[in-house]
Amino acid sequence: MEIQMWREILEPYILAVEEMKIKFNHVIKAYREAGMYSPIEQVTGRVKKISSILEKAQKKHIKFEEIENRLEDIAGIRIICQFVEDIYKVAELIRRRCDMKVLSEKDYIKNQKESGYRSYHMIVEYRVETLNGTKCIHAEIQIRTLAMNFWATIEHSLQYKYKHNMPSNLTNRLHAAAEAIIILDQEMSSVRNEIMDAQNSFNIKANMVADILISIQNLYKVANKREVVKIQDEFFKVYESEDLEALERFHKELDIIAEGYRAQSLQ
Ligand code: 0O2
Repeated sequence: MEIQMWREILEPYILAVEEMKIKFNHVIKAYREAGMYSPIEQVTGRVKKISSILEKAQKKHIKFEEIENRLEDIAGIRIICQFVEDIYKVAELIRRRCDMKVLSEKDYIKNQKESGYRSYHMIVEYRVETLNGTKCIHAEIQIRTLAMNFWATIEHSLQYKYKHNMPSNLTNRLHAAAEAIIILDQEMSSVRNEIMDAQNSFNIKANMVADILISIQNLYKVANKREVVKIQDEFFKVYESEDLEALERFHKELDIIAEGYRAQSLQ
């Protein structure tokens, strides 16, 4: 097969990987800009090397002309999450998108592979526009935690080194490490709720502070300056106390004061 021919075959896959990386990175950005926790931590992508495509086709007895239809991971996207719960959130997010159609899913988290491998796989159909027109390609999306990724990366390198002859002591150690990864992910999941709580109170506080500052700014236009300075000093005291309930009370009281001035101005 000529190199030029491969270039033509792989071009839509290269385009798909680039586009999908941009889209998932945009998801991260959108969550963070909205002040929310992003279930996606990182995104990477790759197009399978020609040598790996040929090797896998040979292993699976796939004829050359069937490669594009039957090899579903020529384009590969890897989504890394912090917590196991995020993986299922991301999978749902992908199911709801209308720019990619989910063809199949494999849950190697609930059904861990014999090797110890854990990850969530989705095969999607994705449309790209090329100079030769629209092309529908298949892409594999692997979703896993940082810990699962650490294990899979190490195991993949060892598999590559030893092919099918991995020494049994190494296999045993990898199994033990896979168990440790499960425990690590579980431990981290228990911290997740605390992170979410912290982020929620952070958002509530940030929105409330913004509201209060706007109210104080508006009061300067209608109220006695000395009185507003007093309110402002009171706000700084409450703010520094880091007491969310006190801040909520202050917010409500300020609303009543502002309402009073509004009613006065209408008389
Ligand atoms: P590479 O080099 O990462 O691209 P199937 O016929 O569906 O059973 P297939 O197509 O191999 O076989 O699907 P499967 O089992 O879902 O695996 C797809 C990819 O998942 C693999 O691609 C690996 O990337 C990853 N994977 C699966 N099992 C393991 C494992 O035991 N260890 C590690 N480290 N990764 C695994 P490739 O083409 O095998 O490899």
